[in-house]
Amino acid sequence: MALERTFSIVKPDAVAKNFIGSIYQRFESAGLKIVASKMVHLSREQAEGFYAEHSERPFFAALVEFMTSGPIMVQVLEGENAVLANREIMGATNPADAARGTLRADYANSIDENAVHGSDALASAEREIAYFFTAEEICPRTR
Ligand code: RTP
Ligand code: MG
Repeated sequence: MALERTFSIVKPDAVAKNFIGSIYQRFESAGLKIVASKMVHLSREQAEGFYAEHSERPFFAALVEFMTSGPIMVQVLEGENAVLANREIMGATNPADAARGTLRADYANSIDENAVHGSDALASAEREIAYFFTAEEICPRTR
């Protein structure tokens, strides 16, 4: 087992539906600690930069439009195998395929508006954390 940090977003649809607390509860119940958190409303440039790896995909314009449609919560989660643990808590990208009890099964309506983001690997977690947080904004948890 390895102590990891992963990057997470509560997307605009879930913020609009007042699911921030419910989603944070799932992270905490699973043993993931929130070590940084803030609300932001992404600019187009910020959203395009964050999702640059998808810039050639047909859904890119809609994804950027959606991610700039309202405020989001961005957070850093820390815990044993946090990257994979958070992907399991989130469930499949398409809520229709998401396992019962996962965030996307419970809080997402569609593949486009799917409630949460979570880093897909340790390297992307490091890059995504640095995209949103300075070192000073991350608070190591000693207990
Ligand atoms: P995320 O990055 O948001 O955690 O989601 P993911 O890894 O499960 O999915 P990814 O392939 O990275 O896609 C990023 C986001 O783009 C939207 N998407 N739409 N219409 C489509 O076919 C489609 N495919 C992906 C989703 O909002 C997805 O979360
Ligand atoms: Mg992804």
